[in-house]
Formats: sequence, C-alpha cells, structure tokens
Amino acid sequence: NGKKGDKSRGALVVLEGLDRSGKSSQSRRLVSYLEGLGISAELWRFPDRNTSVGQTISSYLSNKSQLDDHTIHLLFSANRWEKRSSMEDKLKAGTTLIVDRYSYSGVAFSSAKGLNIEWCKAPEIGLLAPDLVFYLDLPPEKAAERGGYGGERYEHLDFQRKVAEKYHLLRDDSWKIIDACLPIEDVQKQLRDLALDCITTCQSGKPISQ
Ligand code: DGP
Ligand code: NA
Ligand code: NA
Repeated sequence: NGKKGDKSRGALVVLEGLDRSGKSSQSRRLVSYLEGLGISAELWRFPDRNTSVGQTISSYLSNKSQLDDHTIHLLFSANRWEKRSSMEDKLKAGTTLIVDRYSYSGVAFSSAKGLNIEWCKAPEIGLLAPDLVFYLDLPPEKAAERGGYGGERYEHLDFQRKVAEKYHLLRDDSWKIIDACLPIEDVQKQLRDLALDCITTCQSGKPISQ
C-alpha cells in the first residue's frame, strides 16, 4: 500500500483453459522466466493433490471413487480455501504466484455438469481475487487432437465442449484471452509481457482483493 517500509506485494496470476490447452507447461515456463529476471515467483496449481482433501479429489478424478456432484464441488473449493492464507502470506511477502487453475475451473467444470452456476460460485466468495487471468483459448476439438487426455473423469470431448461454454460466461475484466492455437513461443511471449505489466502494477500499490 505504499507505506514506508512496506514490502511491495506479489501478483496473483491465474491460468485457465480446457484440459490440454497448455496451461501447465506455459505456467512452468513463465515462472522460470520471472525467476531468471530476479523476480520472486512460485508455481502453484489447483487441485493441489498433496493435501488430504486433494487426495480425495485425485481419487475421484481417476474414477477410483464416486462422489455426489455437489460434494466434489465443495471439496475442490475447500482445497482452494485451505491454501488461502498461505497464498496471502506469499503475496504480502512479495512473491508472485502463477497458479495453474483456480475458481473459474471450479465454476466451469461443475456448472458444465448441470449444477446451478450461482450455487457453484458461492463457495468461492472470499478467496483472493486474481490480478490477472490468462484464458488459453483452444477449441475443444483442437485440444482433443493434441492427444494425451489422460483418461481422467472430465477428459472427454463432449464434456470439454460444455466446459468451454461455461468458461465463456465467466469472462471478466481480469481476463486476457490468449489464442492457444499459436506456437508455444508466441503464447509464452504474450504471457510474459502481460505478467510483467501486472507485477509492476501490484508492486506500485494495487491492493489485494477478494
Ligand atoms: P488438472 O490437474 O489441471 O488436470 O485438473 C484436473 C481436472 O479437474 C481437470 O479436468 C479440471 C478439473 N478441475 C480443476 N479444478 C476443478 C474444480 O474446482 N472443480 C471441478 N469440478 N473440476 C475441476
Ligand atoms: Na487433466
Ligand atoms: Na493442467
């Protein structure tokens, strides 16, 4: 907040998109790039499968267990809530977080199953608001052509089409739509430039919001 002695904060940057849209590799590369510039940055991802909630989610995604749609929705949200305070601590300490999936995945994937979209948004209220969201925009058919759907629960073309429609409804001012059909290097270049601008804005005193 610009007070004397305050350390400038890090930025909360989120990558969203369909399965196979390139989020994971783009976010890894973005973190390496920022670190190379001497900027404190960490790669985070949701679901975080390391916690006990995350292990329940992982078992559900790999079809080893069944859960009611509402129940799993709340567990995905709980998995973000259990990380909220450490995210805030990191940001306040000046570390930029590059986050592979966040609340938008939560709402898009669950509402694509037919759950009420407002109901889906409710448990996300009060989580930290991203400063910047990259949506890696790839037609579902193109994503499917990339292959490597790992056989997890949601990795089917029909379902991914529905998820794409829901994502479309969620766009807001924090979003930058990135054409993920472009070569990897071109996508990465856009992410780098936009992330650096965002980091500068956050350093110069933009408050963390919810
Ligand atoms: P990933 O580890 O990024 O491949 O994500 C695993 C799968 O879970 C992927 O198909 C997207 C989906 N997913 C991610 N976050 C959420 C969420 O909050 N809610 C629901 N229902 N699905 C999610
Ligand atoms: Na996946
Ligand atoms: Na991913």
